[in-house]
Amino acid sequence: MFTLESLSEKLDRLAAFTAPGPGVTRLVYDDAWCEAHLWLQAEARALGLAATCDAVGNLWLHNPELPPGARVIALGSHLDTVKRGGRFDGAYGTIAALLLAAELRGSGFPVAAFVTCEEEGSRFPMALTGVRGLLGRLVPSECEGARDANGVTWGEALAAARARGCAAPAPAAGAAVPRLFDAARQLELHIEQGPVLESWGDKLAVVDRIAGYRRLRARLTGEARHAGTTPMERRHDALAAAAEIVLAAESLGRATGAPGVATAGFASAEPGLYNVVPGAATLGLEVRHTEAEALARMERELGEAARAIAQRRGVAIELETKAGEEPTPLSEELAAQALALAAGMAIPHRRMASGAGHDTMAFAQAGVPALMLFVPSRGGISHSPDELTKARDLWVGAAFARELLAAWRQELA
Ligand code: HGY
Ligand code: MN
Ligand code: MN
Repeated sequence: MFTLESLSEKLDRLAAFTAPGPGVTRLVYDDAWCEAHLWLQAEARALGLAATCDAVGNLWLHNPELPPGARVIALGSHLDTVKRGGRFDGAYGTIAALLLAAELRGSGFPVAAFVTCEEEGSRFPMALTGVRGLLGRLVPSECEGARDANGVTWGEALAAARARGCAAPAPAAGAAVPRLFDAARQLELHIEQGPVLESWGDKLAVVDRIAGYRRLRARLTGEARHAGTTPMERRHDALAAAAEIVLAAESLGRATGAPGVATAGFASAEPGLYNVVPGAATLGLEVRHTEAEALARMERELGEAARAIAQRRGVAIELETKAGEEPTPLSEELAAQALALAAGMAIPHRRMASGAGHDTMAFAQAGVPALMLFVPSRGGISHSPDELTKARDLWVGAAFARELLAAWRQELA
């Protein structure tokens, strides 16, 4: 049986696989990611599991007797992190799945742990590529040309990871990643990454829906001019226009109210000198909501506000939606069952939506009965080196997942 100690110890080990700097930085196919991937493979084998890679570097950690294509209970999360992220986002669900799959290996109940190669979109301009591969819905040859901030292509980075034993051979050009197993049900354990559980004193959340999002890139083109001689009233300052759009996004989020949120994640200006009025600026904008209609309205209103600001300032604007996911309901039946079990176990719990995106949304969108469980995040902090969940809280979530799997096993027997 796996213990609080083994869960904590393996989380500590996984957190050590990071690029230098604050927090944890493990970007898909980079050195830290490959070393973590190889370590997970070795850990799984030491626990009597097979570790099988697919063509984009997803991992299945499973009973070696499970034949390819078997229907499994898929349990897992993602291996990659944001830049300077925390020790638990993705890692918690990954390690809990490894230990639960190992514990159930000889039980006859086909629990298989999955570890998706990429969920965050933190290296290449696309997210959830791992789980789409796992579900046979990703065509690698269509991702080849995507470039990271250093100009490295997705194809080059994947080939390097493959050479280290972290991905299976590529499928034929135009072919989708071959699916290794068929998920009959899916469960993801994850830290909440927000303040709800802690503020209510709850120890577990049963997640019934996951917010959707739209990520927009705004390119503003004004006039680069001498900062000392150009009168204020004659400027078309691209960065000033971008700054006003940032505040418009914040106002939209506040006006929409929870669960709507809006963020400007990054801004850059050119040429980026003290003595030049910025002629160009680039903005990364994101809106999220749990309701499709409200999300579409937020995207529309943000676009309208940005265009009006640009026009008033005599700045050209190109606005492009770079990525998006629809708000996704999870399995009502599995949620009701989990809530009843939590009540029966007298675990302080609540039902809630997730403001964060997760691999689970892709399973649910593919028609797999899917569920998420959250444990509290201290101060609601995540995507930060300060991300923390107490070992005891991590354990409550994993022990509950074990009981939920036992209930599924009885139900499906
Ligand atoms: O951005 C998200 O919601 C997730 O952490 N990828
Ligand atoms: Mn994340
Ligand atoms: Mn995550």
